[in-house]
Amino acid sequence: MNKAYLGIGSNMGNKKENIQKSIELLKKHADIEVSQISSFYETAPVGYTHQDWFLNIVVEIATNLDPYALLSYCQDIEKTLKRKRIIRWGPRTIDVDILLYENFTSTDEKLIIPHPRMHERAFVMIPLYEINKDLILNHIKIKDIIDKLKGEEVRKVSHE
Ligand code: PH2
Ligand code: MG
Ligand code: MG
Repeated sequence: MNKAYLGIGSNMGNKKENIQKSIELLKKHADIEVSQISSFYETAPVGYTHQDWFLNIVVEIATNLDPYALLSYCQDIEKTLKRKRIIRWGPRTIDVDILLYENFTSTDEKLIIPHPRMHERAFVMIPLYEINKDLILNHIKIKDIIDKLKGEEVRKVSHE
């Protein structure tokens, strides 16, 4: 089994329910075990800012799927939860991104791993740190990366 981290976000409809449904769909797959789920965080939109706040979490999974099969299943989840791609970085019912997959790296434009913007985004790094305090990214300890991030708004709302 390979350990991977997924970043999940929603800012349309019932955000919490959308995220919970995406977790259920991950758990349903025979080749995915959800091993950890971060708290839920309310986060100010980054990038395109004329949109509602997001709810974000990070989950740790163990999987037999290879990175491309995992990507394809994440996209199936987005389709099931009726995501429509209208504006880049715009509002979405659900976004399921592969952040890390073991020590695998890829620069294929369809699947960039590690996720290319994760290090800059408090809405990813803070929930990721909550479930793995020992990560080192680009030779930098995750805690040190977080300490250098600007005061992007990220508020913990609950456990599960
Ligand atoms: N996702 C984006 C763009 N901006 N901002 C927040 N707070 N949370 C997100 O998940 C998010 C975002 C593109 O995927
Ligand atoms: Mg995405
Ligand atoms: Mg994303």
